[in-house]
Amino acid sequence: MNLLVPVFLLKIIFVLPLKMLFYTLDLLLVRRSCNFRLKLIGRIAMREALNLSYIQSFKDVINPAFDWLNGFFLKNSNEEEIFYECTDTDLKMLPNIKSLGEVNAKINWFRKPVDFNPKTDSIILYFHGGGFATKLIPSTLFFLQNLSRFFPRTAIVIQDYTTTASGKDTDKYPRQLIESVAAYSHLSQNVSCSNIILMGESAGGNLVLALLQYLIRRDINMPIKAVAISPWCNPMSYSDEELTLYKDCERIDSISFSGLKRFTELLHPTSSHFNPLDPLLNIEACFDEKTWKIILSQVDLLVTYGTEEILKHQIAKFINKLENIQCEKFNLANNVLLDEGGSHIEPALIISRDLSNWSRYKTVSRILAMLDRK
Ligand SMILES: *[C@@H]1O[C@H](CO)[C@@H](O)[C@H](O)[C@H]1NC(C)=O
Ligand SMILES: *[C@@H]1O[C@H](CO)[C@@H](O)[C@H](O)[C@H]1NC(C)=O
Ligand SMILES: *[C@@H]1O[C@H](CO)[C@@H](O)[C@H](O)[C@H]1NC(C)=O
Ligand SMILES: CC(=O)N[C@H]1CO[C@H](CO)[C@@H](O)[C@@H]1O
Repeated sequence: MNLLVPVFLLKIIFVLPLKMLFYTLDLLLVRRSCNFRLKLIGRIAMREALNLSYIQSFKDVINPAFDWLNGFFLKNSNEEEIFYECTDTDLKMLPNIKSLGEVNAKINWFRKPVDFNPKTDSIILYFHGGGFATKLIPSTLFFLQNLSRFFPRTAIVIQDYTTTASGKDTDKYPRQLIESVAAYSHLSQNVSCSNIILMGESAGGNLVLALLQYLIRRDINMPIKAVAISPWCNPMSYSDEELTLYKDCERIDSISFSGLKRFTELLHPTSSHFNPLDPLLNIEACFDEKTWKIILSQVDLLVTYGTEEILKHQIAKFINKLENIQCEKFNLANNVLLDEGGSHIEPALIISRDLSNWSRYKTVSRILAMLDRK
């Protein structure tokens, strides 16, 4: 048996509570300037658990645990496997791959109205976060479940992409993007869905933004809307500016730069074809203005992020570049939500027993309103 498994578990049981206590006291007693709220403890737990993990922990412990928990919620949903043969165009479009051959993509039909009509009903294709390395964080299912109460006629499909956790080169980036292309093409072309809405958080937000660019370049039917929740815009590059300016945010956010670094190591293939300066991967740092101009004219986009998240710098810069395109369909009032006091992926973490209370949270209400608008 792999020794790192019991070591990681012991760290979670014994070290994590101490770290949580330490960082909580630090916020309360040392950094009194920060507006302390109970939910900060949840963020500390998430961030420090990630910081205590080993690269192998994703494969051996975290993902099996998430799969097990998600199994309870997903037991009534239909899993579908899609076989997708990479075309020459794919290989040309994605210089990061030389050959992946056939790609199996897995999707989960989380919600599907009995008389679902792909021509008229909307369908959300959801991409989860977790740095490309973890499976769907179980609390995201609450978010999607509550969302579906408001839109009972909307189908919800969750993409269960291969994570980078195995450490195998073929499981690294851009496999996750190609599987997303496969899932999207399947829904758009084979299921004939006309009203597709892309949605994703963190690394999933990166996939949403990458897929939009990919579809434009390949001239495939576009989705009608896209929602990127705290998108991880630049997985391969951080500016010194953000590393110094946002160091303080690390104390109150649910992720840390050192946690992200672990994810970056995992997604980076050793292949010499890999180009970290791909605008499909480093969406802000390698911003492709021409493509985004077309996307904005065709797709209703919403980007949400929080004032207390370490990624706010790169997300704000991305939004700024979108704004500079000056497309009448994109403006700060309609297409961006900066959540005051919000953490990384805040909307997916809100726990509330009462549906109407849940729907009043600013980020949630903006997402609901955006799904509702024509
Ligand atoms: C995470 O762990 C690293 C060492 O592995 C440490 O340098 C860093 O300060 C930790 N980050 C936080 C936010 O505690
Ligand atoms: C769509 O269906 C065709 C014909 O059944 C199949 O060859 C193709 O692989 C499918 N495409 C996707 C993306 O599922
Ligand atoms: C939701 O309920 C909690 C607890 O009753 C309350 O503190 C919070 O302000 C409510 N949130 C909203 C957005 O109404
Ligand atoms: C009505 C409904 O589905 N409510 C769920 C919303 O999400 C919370 C967790 O945030 C669940 O506890 C509720 O069951």
